[in-house]
Amino acid sequence: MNNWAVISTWSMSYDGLVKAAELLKKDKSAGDAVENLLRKVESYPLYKSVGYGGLPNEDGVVQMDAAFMDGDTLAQGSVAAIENVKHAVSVARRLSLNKTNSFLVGEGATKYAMQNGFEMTNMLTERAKTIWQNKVKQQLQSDLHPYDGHDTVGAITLDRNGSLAAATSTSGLFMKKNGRIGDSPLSGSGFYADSHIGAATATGLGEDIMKGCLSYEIVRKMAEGKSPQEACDATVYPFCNDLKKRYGQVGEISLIALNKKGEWGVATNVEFPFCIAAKKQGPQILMANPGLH
Ligand code: SD4
Repeated sequence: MNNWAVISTWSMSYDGLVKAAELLKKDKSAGDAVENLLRKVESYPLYKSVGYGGLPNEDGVVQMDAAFMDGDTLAQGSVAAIENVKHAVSVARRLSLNKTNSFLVGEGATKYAMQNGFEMTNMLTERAKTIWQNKVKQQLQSDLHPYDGHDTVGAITLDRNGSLAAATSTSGLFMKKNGRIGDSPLSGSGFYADSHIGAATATGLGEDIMKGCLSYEIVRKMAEGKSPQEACDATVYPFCNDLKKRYGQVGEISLIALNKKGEWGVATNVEFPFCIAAKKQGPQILMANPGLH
């Protein structure tokens, strides 16, 4: 039997990771495990950046981005700026089964979820609404720091059959423009998975992550023979340095990676807690720091 493993972003994903580990232990598929992990995070109302309770855009509307990728078939599904859907990741997974129409945005994505029986609910909690109202009152929109309330849950699972899956889910940047879409639903930027090689997912400032297609870049480096840690280091740090030179600044960027052997890697330019569990490693939250891990 192959190794199984799961890695996920931020400590908010810990409970979901424990659940995913249980499923993988019981021979469930990488796809089922990763979807379950994300659904758990999406359900928790106190996480301000994912799913129910996520902070809204500048119009006070919660718009979510999510993606799912099956590393065996390379099938992928995404939704962006979707509203009133309890589990955006499940819609993304369902779309990944489509030959066409696998990436839906805005009204079209919401309509698809409604018509296909996904649970619909008002995602704006009273708490998130109050935070938004206070922010509007302070009239801080113009100099709002883009890191004020955002974190994506991204996760990668490897099952005992050697299949990899990756998924992401986020409400994106607090006070973002209506219709703004980040890296999380974008193949190659926010996520990528190939069961023959490995997978990666990203969290941080989407506008900057997209400039480097960082998830795909990490998977390509693993394909060249690098370990997940070497691939993360060789991708994230040169990119951040280069972007700083060319663009003058670089936002928060953190990437996680897992290869087909169950080895993992992480690289970040901020303090970044992430979660890991594997056949020989109990579930735990680890802290990554900027620089070489
Ligand atoms: C975005 N990458 O929408 C997401 C937000 C995030 O940590 O991951 N923040 O740009």
